[in-house]
Amino acid sequence: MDLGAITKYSALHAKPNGLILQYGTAGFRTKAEHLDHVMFRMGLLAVLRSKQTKSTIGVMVTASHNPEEDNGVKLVDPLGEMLAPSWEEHATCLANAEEQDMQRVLIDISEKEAVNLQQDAFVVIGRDTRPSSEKLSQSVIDGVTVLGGQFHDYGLLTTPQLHYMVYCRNTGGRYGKATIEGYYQKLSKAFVELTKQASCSGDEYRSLKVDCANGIGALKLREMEHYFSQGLSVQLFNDGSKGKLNHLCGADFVKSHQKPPQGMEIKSNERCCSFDGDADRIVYYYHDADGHFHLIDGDKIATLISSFLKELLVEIGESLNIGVVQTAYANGSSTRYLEEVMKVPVYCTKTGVKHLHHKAQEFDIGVYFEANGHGTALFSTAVEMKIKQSAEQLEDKKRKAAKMLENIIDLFNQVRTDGAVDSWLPLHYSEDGQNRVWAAGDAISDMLVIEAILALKGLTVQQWDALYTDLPNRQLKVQVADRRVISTTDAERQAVTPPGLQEAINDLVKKYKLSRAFVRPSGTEDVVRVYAEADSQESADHLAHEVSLAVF
Ligand code: NG1
Ligand code: ZN
Repeated sequence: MDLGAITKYSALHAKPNGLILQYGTAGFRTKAEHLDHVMFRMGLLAVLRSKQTKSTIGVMVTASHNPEEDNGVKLVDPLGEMLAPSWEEHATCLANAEEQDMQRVLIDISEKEAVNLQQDAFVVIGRDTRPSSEKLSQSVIDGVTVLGGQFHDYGLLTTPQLHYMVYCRNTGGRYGKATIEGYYQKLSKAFVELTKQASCSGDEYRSLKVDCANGIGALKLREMEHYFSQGLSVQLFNDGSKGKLNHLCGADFVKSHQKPPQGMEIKSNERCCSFDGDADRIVYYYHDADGHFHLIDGDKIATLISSFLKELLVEIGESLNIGVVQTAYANGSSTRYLEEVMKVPVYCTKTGVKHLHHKAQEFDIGVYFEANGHGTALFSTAVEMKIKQSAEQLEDKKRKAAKMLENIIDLFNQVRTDGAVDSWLPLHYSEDGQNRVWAAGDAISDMLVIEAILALKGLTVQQWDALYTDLPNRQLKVQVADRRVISTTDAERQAVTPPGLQEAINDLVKKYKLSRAFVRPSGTEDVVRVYAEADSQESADHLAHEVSLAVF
């Protein structure tokens, strides 16, 4: 380690005095102007992590659905997954170190993690379309090079695309080519194969309006659309040519305001969807003939996907276990429908895909979605082997179902192991011995899966929506002096502190029918989030308001 050079370059990316940031659920996130030093330091950290794991590490510069003025950074581990928890702590420590302590902190991390500093390092970098992202990703590169790491800058990418690149590079190309064409080809091939089998291929099933949040999703869908245009034609809105990123559009806006994005003309019963700013979330919606807006959120996406997968398994004659993982934000109606009508076990975890992902790995097939539209389905190695055998051996109908399942696994960006997992995962890298996969929610791949299922089942958007009726709900943000005074348990559904808060919420909830409410500190913004649902929109609004007053 050339400590002199680090000190010299670090001074060019100086930390503002008194600024303390935390590596949260989605890495570091704040106003872009406060992030230069964090980017440089994450470049340094990525090199150490790469040396330790002897693998390629990813760095993504984005603040997802947050306003254009914000930015953020997160590291992507060797199998495309979120950074290991001990390294999240190192990230926080390094980002907050004062200039004179930088050398010591770097040496500390290297010693604690037994990093061989002679080892080569390789880092790949991606960024979203924010005006600040280009310069900030250059600061990441400065950090990488000053520690002697090599890098490849992919430039503009969606977050899931960067995860894909990391995964492909670390699996020696067996999974797919680590290029943008490789990504497009892999997904489109599976989609076109799947939709070939759809009997309903009228125009109604083949066109979709997509609100791209004025972000990276627009660029990438435009590049990709000709690869899958045989099966689907997309019409893009909020493509960044006029509006501001995530402003009055995008998945987060549509979900939290429960209304359509600006900049999109919607005719009745037309199927529409919105991506978020880095294209890892998706929600669907439509206007009915009376002009009423209907949102189809992550819960209903999980329901569609899990019911389709369950039907395929029945067809194939395999009794594999399938489970759905949600968070406290899942609409009560969705949980009831999954458990009581579909007879699928449902589990609730803390907010943040890493928690859902972890739980979903316990099933042969684990489907997880946050209500905001971030999620995917995971398939165990056993499932993949069985399906592969079935696709080769079974007759007609069963074989057709097995083939569909194979293509769906591909479309979800899920690793295909061919049964020989251990022989080709990065040999030196074994964080917890689990066969982790990089798929963690991708708006483009989720969109293609949903479109394929609707076409294969011959479902209209209204029929999909009619699976169950959402309970009216409201989400609010509350600014408090210190959000950490609120702590929670039971997958964030119960407040433990401050004393008396949960009792107050219980009393308020009792006043309404079919009601439920909870509060939790956000992991990405300096706010407390309040959620309430009840039998009418008015009651849900009142309850949310009353609970937010109880938070003060
Ligand atoms: P916080 O800010 O902790 O609520 C938000 C989302 C999460 C997840 C993360 C990461 C809600 C209520 N919360 O977390 O689901 O997506 O951002 O982006 O939607
Ligand atoms: Zn996102």
